[in-house]
Amino acid sequence: MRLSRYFLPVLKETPADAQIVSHRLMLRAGMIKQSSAGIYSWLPLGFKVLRKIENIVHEEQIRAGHIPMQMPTLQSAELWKESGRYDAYGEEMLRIKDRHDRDMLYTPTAEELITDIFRSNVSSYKDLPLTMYQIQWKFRDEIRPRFGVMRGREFYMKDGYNFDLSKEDALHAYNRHLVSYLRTYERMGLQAIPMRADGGPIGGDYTHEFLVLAETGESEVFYDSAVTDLTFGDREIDYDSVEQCQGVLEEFTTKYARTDETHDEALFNEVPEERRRTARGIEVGQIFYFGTKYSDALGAQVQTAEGEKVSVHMGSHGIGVSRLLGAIIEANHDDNGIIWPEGVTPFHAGIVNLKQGDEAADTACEGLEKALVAAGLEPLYDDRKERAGGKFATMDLIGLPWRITVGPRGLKNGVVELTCRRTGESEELAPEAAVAKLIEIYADHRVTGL
Ligand code: P5A
Repeated sequence: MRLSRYFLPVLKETPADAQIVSHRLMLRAGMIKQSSAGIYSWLPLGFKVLRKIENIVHEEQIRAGHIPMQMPTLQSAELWKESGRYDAYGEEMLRIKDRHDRDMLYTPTAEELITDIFRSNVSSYKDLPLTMYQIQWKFRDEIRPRFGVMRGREFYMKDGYNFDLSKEDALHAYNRHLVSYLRTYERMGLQAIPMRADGGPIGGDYTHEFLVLAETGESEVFYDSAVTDLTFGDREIDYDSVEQCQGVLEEFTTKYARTDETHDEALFNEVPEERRRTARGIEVGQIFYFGTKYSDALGAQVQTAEGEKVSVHMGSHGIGVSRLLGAIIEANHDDNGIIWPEGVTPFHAGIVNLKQGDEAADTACEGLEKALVAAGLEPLYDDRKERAGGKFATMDLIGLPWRITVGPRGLKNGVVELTCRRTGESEELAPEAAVAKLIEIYADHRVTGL
């Protein structure tokens, strides 16, 4: 992509009304524009990162054996009246009337809708287990939408739902989700710690929230610092294996880690004092097992092998896809701007032409652009007639992890400069060597974008 043809409305001034760094940087980098309180347009750069995150979520869900689908954003109130949640959900639910005066609502979550799909189509234990998910816009009329995409009213969520014959099977689905979420967040360059939480309006006895530690997080958390040493890494896992999934769950959830809703001071005090931490965190996901709460209410039953009719055991699992942009920026930035992890960066590398119009520099930049595209990478070539300082500032602000700087002086010696955004370190090397290095760096970070 050529920057001269792209739409990147960067702001010079720091927006006065944005309280936290991720919100400020998303506005300054031209990623989002507020359309009304807690509702945003996703400008091209923001949209690109959103899609990258979404695609990682899809890849990891499919790897775990879950089936993608899509449900509507507008629902009839009927099913919610049946489950009893229409009145219970309160003011966070955006209620709408259609022209026939029918009660509709904008989906805040979809347990009822998916359970209705299930009960209409599945009647035998032979069709279980089943886990389906969608990535879809949600609306919650939050009392205090704030911090940009972090607490929006309209937000993008991955929501998945499992249907199982027994509690034991449903707990395997729960564990499987926990494992797949660990992988998902790590691919985005994040450490998200599973913490014992509270079921809230979704319900359920078993529930974990995934928290990214950050001073600006809205949740207060208490944990044993040993949990921050745990990483999932690139280990292979068989998602069908009950033992393997259970093993990972135990590894990641046995040490003390709880949100304030479930915090237990006496238990916390059993953690060695030097390892006790109180901090703040951003909730980027939550998993639930709620048994037969919805299947009982909506009559979602299957026939067992013995011919008996039983309610199915269910759970639901959510990832805050749009919130993740804010969380990733909170965890990856410096004074000059964003520093994208390679897995989610909107463009793989920036190309900065120090002397636009110089034949050698223009030709070298175009050659680099072509070579990177041919290798399946997406460069952003700053081909504007601007000062070098301004070009560097834009690249730093939008946070591409790698920058290739091309100028007539270096080219005389056959070299360009490759700079790492995170460390600030640069090295001079031949253009072909810079391309080869980027191909190598991104070998483990192939996610399709837009
Ligand atoms: C699980 C999926 C549920 O709704 N039902 C279907 C369950 N869970 S949840 O915890 O309430 O939400 C899942 C994740 O969505 C993100 N989230 C938000 N993101 C931005 N703005 C909001 N207002 C907002 N509310 C929830 C969180 O990451 C949460 O973990």
